Amino acid sequence: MKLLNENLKLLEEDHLYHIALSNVQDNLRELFGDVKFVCFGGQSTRMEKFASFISHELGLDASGPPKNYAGNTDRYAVYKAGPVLSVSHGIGIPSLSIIFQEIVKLVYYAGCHGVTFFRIGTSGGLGLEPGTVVVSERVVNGALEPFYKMVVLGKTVDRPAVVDETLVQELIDCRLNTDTFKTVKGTTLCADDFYEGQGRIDGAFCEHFDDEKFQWLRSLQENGVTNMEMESLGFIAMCHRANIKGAVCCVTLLDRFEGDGLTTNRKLLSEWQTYPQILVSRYIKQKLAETVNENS
Ligand code: R2B
Ligand code: URA
Repeated sequence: MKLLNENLKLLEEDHLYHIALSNVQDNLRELFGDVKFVCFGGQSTRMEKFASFISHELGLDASGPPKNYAGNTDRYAVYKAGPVLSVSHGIGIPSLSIIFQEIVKLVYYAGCHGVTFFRIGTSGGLGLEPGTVVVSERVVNGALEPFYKMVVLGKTVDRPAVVDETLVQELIDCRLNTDTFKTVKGTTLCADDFYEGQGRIDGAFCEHFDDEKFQWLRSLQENGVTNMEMESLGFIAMCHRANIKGAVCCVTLLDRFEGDGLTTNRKLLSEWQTYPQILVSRYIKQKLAETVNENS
């Protein structure tokens, strides 16, 4: 990992404040030096379950339940299962951006090499059967631009959201004929809001009606948009900027042509949320097996 911010060299101590870890007070090399994959997702409980799942898949059950290394704060959770970190990022790019940067610094201070990042999340689909997994081959903002715009020192800067096509294809290749769910490539629209920002008419505020919503959804579909969520653009743009291999893989929880509310029962919604985890776990196992073979 290369240091992308020279200012960090001047710090006597870097407090990774939102995960309650420090590069001086904690031995980050010893704790995290073996990390090869970081999987991000919105909710801490889901990421705890993913940590247990991947721990089981990697045959690490004997090491006990994965530990939350950010346990001294409840802003975010950072579970570790062998070479995999399972990290919660909250909702939206501003929340993601904070944890993303602290995790990049953490893997840098830990001396990790060749780390791959994933966002395994949820989304609303456009014309897809709910429970379908979308691997994002393109990510765009609400104006269909592939840029993550942010204001720095009063000026707007565009950070290009360049997708790693090889990683997308490798994830797609992790599909099995026996899967009970579909996995497709698609264009993901990253919105700044769940309600109006995604064209919903059931928020506390709304100045449009159903017919305008459907017109918009149809135009998105014509432009190749398959699903909508709230972090992909920042995630892909930050991976690209950090020179870290990264991909976004989200399950659709509803078809927005059928409605706005999430009416499916919670049990089924939870099951659907394991689908991107299953795909990514196959990728991780495959890559770890390749490394073992190369070294033997
Ligand atoms: C998907 O689900 C969340 C909103 O419910 C948000 O984090 C996202 O991207
Ligand atoms: N997450 C979103 O951002 N939108 C949806 O419709 C579902 C999950």
